[in-house]
Amino acid sequence: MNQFLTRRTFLGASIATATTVALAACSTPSPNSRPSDRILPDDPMIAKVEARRPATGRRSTQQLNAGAFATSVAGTTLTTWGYNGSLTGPTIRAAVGDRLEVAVSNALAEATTVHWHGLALRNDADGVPDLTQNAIAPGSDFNYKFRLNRPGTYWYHSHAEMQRERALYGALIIEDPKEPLSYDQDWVIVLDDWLDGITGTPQEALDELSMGMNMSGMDMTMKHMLMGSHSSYLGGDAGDVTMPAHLFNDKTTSDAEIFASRPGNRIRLRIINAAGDTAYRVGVPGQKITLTHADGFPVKHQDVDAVVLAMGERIDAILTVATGFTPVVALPEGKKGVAHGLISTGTGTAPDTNGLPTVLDGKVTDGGRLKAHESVLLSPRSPNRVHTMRLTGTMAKYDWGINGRRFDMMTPFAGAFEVAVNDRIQVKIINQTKMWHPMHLHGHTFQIAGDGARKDTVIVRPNETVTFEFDADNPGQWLAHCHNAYHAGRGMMGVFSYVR
Ligand SMILES: [Cu+2]
Repeated sequence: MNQFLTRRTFLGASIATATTVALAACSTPSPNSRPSDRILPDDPMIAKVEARRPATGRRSTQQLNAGAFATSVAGTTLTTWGYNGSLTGPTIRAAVGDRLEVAVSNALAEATTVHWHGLALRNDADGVPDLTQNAIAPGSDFNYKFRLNRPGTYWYHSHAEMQRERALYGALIIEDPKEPLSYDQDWVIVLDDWLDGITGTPQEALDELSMGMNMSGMDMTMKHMLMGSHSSYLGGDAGDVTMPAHLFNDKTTSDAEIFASRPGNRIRLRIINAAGDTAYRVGVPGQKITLTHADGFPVKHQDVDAVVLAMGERIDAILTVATGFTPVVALPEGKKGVAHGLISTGTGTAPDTNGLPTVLDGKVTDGGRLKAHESVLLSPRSPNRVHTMRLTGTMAKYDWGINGRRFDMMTPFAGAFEVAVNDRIQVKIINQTKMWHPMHLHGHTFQIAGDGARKDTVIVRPNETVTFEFDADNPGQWLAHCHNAYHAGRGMMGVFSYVR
């Protein structure tokens, strides 16, 4: 536990660094924070809840070195930031009840953290800079240690600045020793949109978007702002940022990954959308896939032609392998381009990439429209606390926020959504903007109203209201935010704050 991350550090306006913490301890408490009431990451209750999680007694270890490295994306040689010198970081596989121990070394020029997306884990390992830990300074190390609570398809990524928009992410697969699903192989598929080192950096793109459309009347070229992308599935504009490349396990279509299999094998596709500004529509032309899990939790199975994944979402699906080459296609929703991977049974010839479909239609759904498997339904109970999150902001001002407020880490609890241990919380997300937003809650897996899927990230379309519920069983301070990296970067974030 970081010595600076104590109740005291939450007293003042600034908790960013050790230096400011020292100052903060002398400053006047903000009227918005009531530190004595909040259950902070160093609270003894966090360890008590951790001790109740399943425990196999096994440790699973991983080293992650965050640093700059040279690589090639879509034929361009570039330098980006990633873990262990590669695009997608190592896939971490462990089992429910294992204690995951990840040693992070920061060789970047800026501070970093690692967030374990989708996990109901101990709050002090959640990896949100200044909220659950002090960010890991350049040249420093940090050890994340926590028990794995549930099986499923998860991922990890940096939660500092725009770092996730480079290559600071990887897959985290938690195996179920009593896995009820039968399959022969599993294939982890990580999708990402990419601009870093091709058209600029993610920060430059955010800076350009942050100027809003006020600049459009001036004689200035907008390099990154995407105009006119449209998805009727997402209810309007599909995205904000021009992405020169789309990656399927780090590869573009000219160099697609080939997954070796056998005719008749059942492959569990574990699809993860790691993108910053792009939803993907994933399907296998001419074949149905059976959706089995959304965000790691089982759903009532559905056979579909394609599934849409927002940024941050995961979908597991079963595909029965045909003889020859089978393309698994990921179309950037409402944007130009295609990414794909190939399943090969060792015969036939790979399809011409020019022949890949530009449209996937038929029966199409997304995780937010699936129903929970009965084994993971929340127990029937009326909510005793209701929170409303209005999503606010415009493309013109690029002032994305929640309830009209752009999140400011200097006052993390301003506008916080307070919850108490053992509450049943209902959250109504009302999208008052003209953009769709994939809203993500840390540390919990909510249930969409009406026996919907258990999820941690859900698509909220323009003018739509999405209602979900969750049990407040994981004390601490938990971020909730849009998983569009550019919207989050501008402040569409808030805190679900456990209070006594
Ligand atoms: Cu958003």
